[in-house]
Amino acid sequence: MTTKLMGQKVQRVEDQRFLRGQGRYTDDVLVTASGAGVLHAAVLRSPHAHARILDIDVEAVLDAEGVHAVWTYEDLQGPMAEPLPLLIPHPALTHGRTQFALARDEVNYVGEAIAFVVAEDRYLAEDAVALIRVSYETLPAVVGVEAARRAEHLVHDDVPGNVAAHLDQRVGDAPAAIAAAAHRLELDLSIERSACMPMEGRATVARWDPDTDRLQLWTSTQTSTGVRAAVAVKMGLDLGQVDVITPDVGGGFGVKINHPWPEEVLVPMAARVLGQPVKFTEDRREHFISSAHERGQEQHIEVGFDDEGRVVGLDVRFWHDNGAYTPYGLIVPIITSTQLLGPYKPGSYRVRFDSVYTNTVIVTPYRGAGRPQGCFAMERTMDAIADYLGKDRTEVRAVNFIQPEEFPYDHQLVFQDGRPLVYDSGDYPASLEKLKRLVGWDEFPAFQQEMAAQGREVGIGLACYVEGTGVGPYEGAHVHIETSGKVKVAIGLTTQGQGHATVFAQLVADELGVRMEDVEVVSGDTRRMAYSVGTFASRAAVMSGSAVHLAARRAKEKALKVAADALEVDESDLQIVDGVVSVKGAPSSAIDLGTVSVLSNPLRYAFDEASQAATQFSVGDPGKPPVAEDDEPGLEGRDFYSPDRATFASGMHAAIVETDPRTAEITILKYAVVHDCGTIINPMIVEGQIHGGVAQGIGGALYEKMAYDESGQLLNASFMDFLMPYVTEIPDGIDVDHLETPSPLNPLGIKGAGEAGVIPTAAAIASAIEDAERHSRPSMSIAAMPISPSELYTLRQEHTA
Ligand code: MCN
Repeated sequence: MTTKLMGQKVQRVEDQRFLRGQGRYTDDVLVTASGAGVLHAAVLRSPHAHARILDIDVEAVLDAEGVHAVWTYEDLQGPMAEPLPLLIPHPALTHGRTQFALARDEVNYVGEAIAFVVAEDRYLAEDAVALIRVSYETLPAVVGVEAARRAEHLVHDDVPGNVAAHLDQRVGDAPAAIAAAAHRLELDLSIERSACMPMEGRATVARWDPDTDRLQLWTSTQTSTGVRAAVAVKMGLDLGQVDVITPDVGGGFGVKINHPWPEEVLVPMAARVLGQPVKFTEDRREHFISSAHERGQEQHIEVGFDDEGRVVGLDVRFWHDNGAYTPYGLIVPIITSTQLLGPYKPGSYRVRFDSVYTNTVIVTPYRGAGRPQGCFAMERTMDAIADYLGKDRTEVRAVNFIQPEEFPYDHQLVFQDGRPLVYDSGDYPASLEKLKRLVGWDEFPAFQQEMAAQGREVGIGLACYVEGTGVGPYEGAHVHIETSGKVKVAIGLTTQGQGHATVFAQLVADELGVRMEDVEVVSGDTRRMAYSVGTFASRAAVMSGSAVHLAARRAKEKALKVAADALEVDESDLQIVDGVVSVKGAPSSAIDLGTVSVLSNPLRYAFDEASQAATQFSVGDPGKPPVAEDDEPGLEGRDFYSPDRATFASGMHAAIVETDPRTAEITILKYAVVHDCGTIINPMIVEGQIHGGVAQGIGGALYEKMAYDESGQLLNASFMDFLMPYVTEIPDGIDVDHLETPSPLNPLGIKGAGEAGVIPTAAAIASAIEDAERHSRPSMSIAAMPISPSELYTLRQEHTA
């Protein structure tokens, strides 16, 4: 087989296992038939959003059935008693705060961990938690951006105004440009808090080996190396004493980037102290109240533009709700502040944000990570301009596009990775033309009229975005050709459902010339690849993909050297097809890769010239190294990839919606996506990623919101009350078309795809709802997400004369 697999819709190799129920998740690790041997942890969590802890009485727990340990902050020592790490510091984060693994003297959100109990089973652990008595002095809770800004009460006494950070970036003089512009508009937009909601929640299992002084930790994470470093620091261990293994992960979507969670350090500590394996698996309520949320932002936009709709100045001010602590620094608002520019080039730009504390659970980047908010700001602005000028919404976007010949395009801003915000490639006008065709933009007005004649309200909307993907600093890969000819690939980052085992096998099969079924990919196991950053920012395809490609090339170069020696030909005369190295034009002169692997081992096998196969095992010829002088033995390749800067994927979405004139029910009739992630490894997987992202985006547009009351209680902390789209709410056909503008920054021309689907969805749907409603209520605009039927109904009342 010589067909290249890159670009092919190859079936996902992992799916058979998952569909047969053979997935192995963290909670499945160390499970014995009797359930014996593993202890279980449960956590006492704060019932108050803000309170001083006056006293914790664990007396009743000490004698409780099956209890092995109960710990509060008082029991933590050394680094364990220090706050958890602040993962991404930033000079603007003047008042960064992180929580303790167990609250010391104050709790700042409902769900914050206060005490940790280990017992024979989870039931006994939960029963014991219920016996702990805590005296609190409740304090006023700060809930929502408005309350944080009013600063009548402070989340942290030593953080004035509740402001964790203020950041200001500017290019040119936006206020002056706006003042001098032919036209000006102002918008106020608000985005609710939401959350990732993977099917598998957080889970951690640890085993301490006292004989070797080593810790084995299985955890459901997006970064096994990050957890390893954090746990080693907290437990005072060398990195080499900690192995972190990531079994199958049932979704992450960002929430599993945070490291370590309190439970991720408490569980290994318990395993070491108690001398028995310990496990913690959160339940859904715990996931709601004590993992992480995102999205919550209030935004104010001022824009100046000319008669064509060309933006001459854009001034954005927003407030980001970072919850009670800032373990992930400013990453979300920084992404909003740079990525809201999308495919456009405003003449001048100013963006200012405050990241504010509230008495709510922490924020970690949720798929899209600040971009859906930025896209909502920019695309609502584009719609407002079009509306004001009475122009088609696609025309206004087109006059603002960066043109293909302007790449690389330097925005003269600083990107989230601290490097200049420079777009590498793209073709936005071509994307827009594709999208218009795909959704039937030009034909829509006739359809709208036809529907109006039947008393039905339909609308069309669109939104464009750009996504910086594949940020550094590096990822690595190790490719090992076994003596059987099978290829084992190890990547450092973890996988949560993105199909990495398939795509990286495709790349290796192509580069090495082996069958894909002979390639096995292992991810997120620090025993196999100890250096890695993790899975986030849509970086695996760019980063690990490039590393895998380079490592496979190294293994191939070595294989050709060894085979050339064995076959007594020049390397340049050789080819590898289906795992066999042969002389070009003389296929009978060949040797399989398994044998090449044998020959590259100093413990030589006897090699039978006639059958071209390894026979007897023996110690090799001491006078002759198994491979070339300058090479190491073994048929392996290892390489790391580190990019100069991020590569910018882009795309455009269009939605056609129907709004019920009586009930305000919103139905998506059609959804179209044009997407450019550079060279595509596997279009089926990319389309799956986009479909999943759009589904999540529909949730953000219409349903998902964390409903806190004024005292900081989360009112909808279960799937009974938190609305997510089911398959019934997702339109049957999400039409996807690709445009491939390869990235010049990496060897395969790849850009990321994993978050794209979610970024412009709310903006596109808001645009479509507005269009559907506009004919009967011209002054109505959608300025908040999500928008539910009841909110639409209320808006209608406000805009009905
Ligand atoms: N791909 C491709 N060709 C390209 C780009 C990507 O074939 N040009 C493939 C990749 O090889 C990979 C998939 O598409 O199999 C996504 O690639 P990439 O954009 O590199 O994203 P990552 O693999 O780094 O995944 C992270 C991204 C993020 S940040 C979140 S959040 C997210 C997401 O992916 N969480 C997910 N998709 C998810 N999908 C599932 N099922 N579960 C999650 O938790």
